[in-house]
Amino acid sequence: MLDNHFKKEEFKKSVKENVKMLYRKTIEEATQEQVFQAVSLAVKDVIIDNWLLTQKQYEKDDPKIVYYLSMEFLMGRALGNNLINLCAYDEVKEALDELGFDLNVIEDQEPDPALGNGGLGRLAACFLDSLTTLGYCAYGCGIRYHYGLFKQKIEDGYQVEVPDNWLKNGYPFELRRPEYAKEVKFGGYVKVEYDPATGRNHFIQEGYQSVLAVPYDMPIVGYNNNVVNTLRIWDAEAINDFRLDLFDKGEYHKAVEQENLAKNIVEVLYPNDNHYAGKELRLKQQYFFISASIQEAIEKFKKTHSDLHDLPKKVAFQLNDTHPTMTVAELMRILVDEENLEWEDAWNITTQTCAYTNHTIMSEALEKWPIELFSRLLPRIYQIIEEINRRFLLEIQQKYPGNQEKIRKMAIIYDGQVKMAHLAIAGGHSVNGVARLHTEILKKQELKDFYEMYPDKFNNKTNGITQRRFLLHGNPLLASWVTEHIGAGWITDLSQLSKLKVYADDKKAQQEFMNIKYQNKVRLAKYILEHNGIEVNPNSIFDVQVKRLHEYKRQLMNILHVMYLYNKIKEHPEMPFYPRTFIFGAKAAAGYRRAKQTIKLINAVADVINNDKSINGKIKVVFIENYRVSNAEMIFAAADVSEQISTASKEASGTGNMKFMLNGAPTIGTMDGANVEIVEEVGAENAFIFGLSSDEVINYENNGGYDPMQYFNNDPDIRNVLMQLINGTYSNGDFNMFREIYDSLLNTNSSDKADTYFILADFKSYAAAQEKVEEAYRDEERWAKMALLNTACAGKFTSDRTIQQYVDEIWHLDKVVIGK
Ligand code: GPW
Repeated sequence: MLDNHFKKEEFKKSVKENVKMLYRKTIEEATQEQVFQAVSLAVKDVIIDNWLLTQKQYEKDDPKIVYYLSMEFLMGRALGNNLINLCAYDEVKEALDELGFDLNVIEDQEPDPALGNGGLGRLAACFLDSLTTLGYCAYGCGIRYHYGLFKQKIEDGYQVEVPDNWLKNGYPFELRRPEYAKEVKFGGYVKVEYDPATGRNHFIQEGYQSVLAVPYDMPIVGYNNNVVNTLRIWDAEAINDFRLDLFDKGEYHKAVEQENLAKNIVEVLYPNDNHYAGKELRLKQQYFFISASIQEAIEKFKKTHSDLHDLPKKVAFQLNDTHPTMTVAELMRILVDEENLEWEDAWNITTQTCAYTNHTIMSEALEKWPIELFSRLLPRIYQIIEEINRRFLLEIQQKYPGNQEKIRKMAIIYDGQVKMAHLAIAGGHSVNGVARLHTEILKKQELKDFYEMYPDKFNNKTNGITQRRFLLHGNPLLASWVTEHIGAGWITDLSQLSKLKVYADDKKAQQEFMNIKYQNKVRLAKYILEHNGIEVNPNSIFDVQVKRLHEYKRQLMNILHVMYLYNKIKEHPEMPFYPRTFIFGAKAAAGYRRAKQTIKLINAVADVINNDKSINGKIKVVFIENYRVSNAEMIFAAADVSEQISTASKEASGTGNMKFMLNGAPTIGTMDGANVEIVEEVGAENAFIFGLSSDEVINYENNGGYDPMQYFNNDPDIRNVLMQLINGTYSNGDFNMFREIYDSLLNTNSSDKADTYFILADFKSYAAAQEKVEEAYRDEERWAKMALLNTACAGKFTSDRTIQQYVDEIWHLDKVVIGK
């Protein structure tokens, strides 16, 4: 049925018609941006037919629904991805050619909807793609931030944040659905009324402010299956713009306050990754989208079901980290206060419906809200959490009589704070980590007490990525090559990549594989020249670290190693050295000083090294500005080496590591997160592993005994590099510019711990692993084989596999087929 819509001539006609209707222009007069809008509307038209069909099928089959609740959905551009999943990419490219436009240029007109920070938000986006491609009924629920993650500019080597006004020209793939608007209440107080008829107390929130949550729907297109699911993001509007009733009573002030509340609440995405800032507005955002989403889910359920006890059979709520944990209390509120269920019944329903995914063990990411703030903003929700806590403490006491220690460590409310992770664990039936090692650390360390109490709740779901975006769309040359060799089955069954293993020693296949890598490097080199003005050599090794900037991810160790290599080349100009291009891309949270200093250091080192003619271009350093989903696709395709060098135990999983692997880039990394499973799949001989193990790191953390100064004193290479941070080598003689970084490693004059992320401990083994990389790369056959095997062994890391495991072990969804 799709083919009709993409009859080329009809499609061209529809694009021209849209240009006329939208802009009163002929296609010849239209700008590229206007053509993007017109093409997107033509594509949306096709999608909407399938969206309606899918809806009809869901009404007929009544499948169980998963609501994936997430503060972040890092979707990336939709146009190209939708065309890929509609299997219409080539036809549309041809149609546009004939109209005199280049699809790539048209795609570049689309803003990246950046409603997420990094891995957590991108994972949510990959999950929606997989859920839909596998034919499961799913809603993504989130927030329609008016400003997504800031755009990054580099000025004088420093990061500058620029607002991301992604809705400026109107976003063609969204649909406003005012008929599903919901009221969300904040503040006020709770009135208790005794009802003699039922013998129950009723809890009524009064004196509150409210906002109207208005949903915008975005279609999620499944691959070649006509299924279209929905990402529902909530916008806030004042409940009535002009409250004459309040005005008359002299409550004009309150009407204005409600309007401001609505304006502020969805204004901007908090730019923190793996870090909790404890801001009141953030708590409002959380309750805002959760209340609206849960109200909607219950309303929808009630349209076709009469007994709320059946909710767990038909609905699953998955909490993407603790940010949506309000779900537990909001669902209890609706069941108890509005639906008049008994507490015990409501609790059984809630715990059977909710499930929680943990994405980090970093303590600074743990959400703990002061009870003063919480109870003021959400008085009824707070009461409900108090009652949940009271009963939970009784359960702990029953299991561990007299054990105050357990209460102290496990209580949901303690020390004047509401601990969201504890609420999420108590309020659900499943707690999962995102890679095997991470889940083991949760069980043995961070959540040990909870694991002891509820061993059956704990399970692992190793992350995955969608091959539709990160190979089929992002790397068309390699995608075609793979299809020529093993057929197109990999697009929906990535395990089939293992059929490529027979080509690992095939000279011709190796050459073709490396030739494609070369062409992708030329494409990236062109981008770098256009955006950075730096010329890079596509014959050099492209060594890439792209991810959010965070101390635990150790971009600092990478750049210190570059400084070390540069010193070696200067000292021994004659020594053999294979040319390397070190590529970085990273945004730092706006308030994260140390991270911003590291960006400045990378750019300062780049400045010196790139302009030193004496080293004959052996090293180039490139910091790619504004790393985001759209340029990521190009970067993964062009990478030779994947830098995954977090301090062991700190990176819960990583997902960039999988994108590099899929595109044929071997990993240099620590035994952390999903790296462990990557090495297991590809074999240790096809990766470059170094550094402390997670057990060693955890042992130092628990028992002390790490002294970075020893490395400084005993290793002249390390000492030289560190001294260059404070002797002006990379700062035009300014001794202070990188002093804080130096101090962070050695703690010469502060009481902070030094080198918290074990950079000096791992430095030399990192350098040795990098030498092994060079040695392997020099052997063309060996490298080609390694690169090819990385692609061939990447099958496990599809988000299709991850989602199937969530379905089998947590959600138990029914598959739906459209157009039977
Ligand atoms: F702190 N992750 C992220 F756990 O991107 F909430 N942002 C976050 O705020 C958090 C986690 C949070 C990442 C992890 O750092 C990464 O290791 C993991 O692959 C990714 O979430 C998806 O699970």
